[in-house]
Amino acid sequence: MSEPRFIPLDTHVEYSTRDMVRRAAAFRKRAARRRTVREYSDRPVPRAVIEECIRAAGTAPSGANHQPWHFVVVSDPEVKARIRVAAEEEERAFYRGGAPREWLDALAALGTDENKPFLETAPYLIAIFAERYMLREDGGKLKNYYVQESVGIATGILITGLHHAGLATLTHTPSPMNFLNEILGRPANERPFLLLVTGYPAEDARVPAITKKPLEEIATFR
Ligand code: IYR
Repeated sequence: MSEPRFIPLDTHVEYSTRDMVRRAAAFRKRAARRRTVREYSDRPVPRAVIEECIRAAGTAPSGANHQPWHFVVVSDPEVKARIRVAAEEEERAFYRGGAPREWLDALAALGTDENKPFLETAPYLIAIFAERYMLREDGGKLKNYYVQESVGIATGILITGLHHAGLATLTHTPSPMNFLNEILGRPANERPFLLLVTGYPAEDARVPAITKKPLEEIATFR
């Protein structure tokens, strides 16, 4: 057991009430411009942007501060091609009978299918892994806590950072995606969480005509 050590909170910034509301609204407007994009340009993206956004994701809160995430950044065309082949194989099974009718009906408005060309077109695929437990030096296991929540929050920050930097993203979840461990050489204590596709949208990119629920529907104040 280690003793807690404290330092002064010297990073907090406070704003006037007016500025707070303005900033919140400005952020909301910016966030609302994010769309999940499935059509990508092959234009290269500076690696520094990806690095900064992953650093930002790494600031996420996590259970016991164990930071149970790992990000594998894939730009190698051969690796992207292998991922596409494996993902499309799973997706074919999903769309051609594996998925319940109700699930396929729910996806109808998105126009998705088993073809995933973006896995090769987009300059970067970020495979996000959730560390189910940590491995001690002696080979023993050390438990992680709230892994799904922690990795979900980190992923949200990553998506927001990439959007803020001017890139589009797609949260892609071929299921199952254990093939990512094999292709990317990740250990058994890491579970693939999702595959984040990022890059510039294709010039003629289109998105589904769908909307977000209004505040009244998603929040209750009491
Ligand atoms: N993984 C499939 C199916 C899919 C599932 C959900 I839930 C979505 O919101 C979108 C797609 C695919 O990527 O096509």
